[in-house]
Amino acid sequence: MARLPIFLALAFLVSPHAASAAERTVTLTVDNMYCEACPYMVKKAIEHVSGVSKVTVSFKDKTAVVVFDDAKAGVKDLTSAATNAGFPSALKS
Ligand SMILES: [Cu+2]
Repeated sequence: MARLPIFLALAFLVSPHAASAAERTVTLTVDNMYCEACPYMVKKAIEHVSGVSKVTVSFKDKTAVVVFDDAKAGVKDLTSAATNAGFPSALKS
């Protein structure tokens, strides 16, 4: 068990390269954003998903552009996070 922190430290050091290989950007539609504070809550909810590196929410367009590691998270994880926070979300087609 004592070796685990070392392993995690090494994994962290190499992860920027590993993550970029599987990095993916998607645009989600986000419903129920009625005021300027809502995009902030959507951003926080999606940022909590493991593997997410960047979230840009547009109040005007009702969308969230999410950059994430697709080895760690799927689109469903992103839409579920927003939906569970009260903002029904789906992959924009
Ligand atoms: Cu609001």
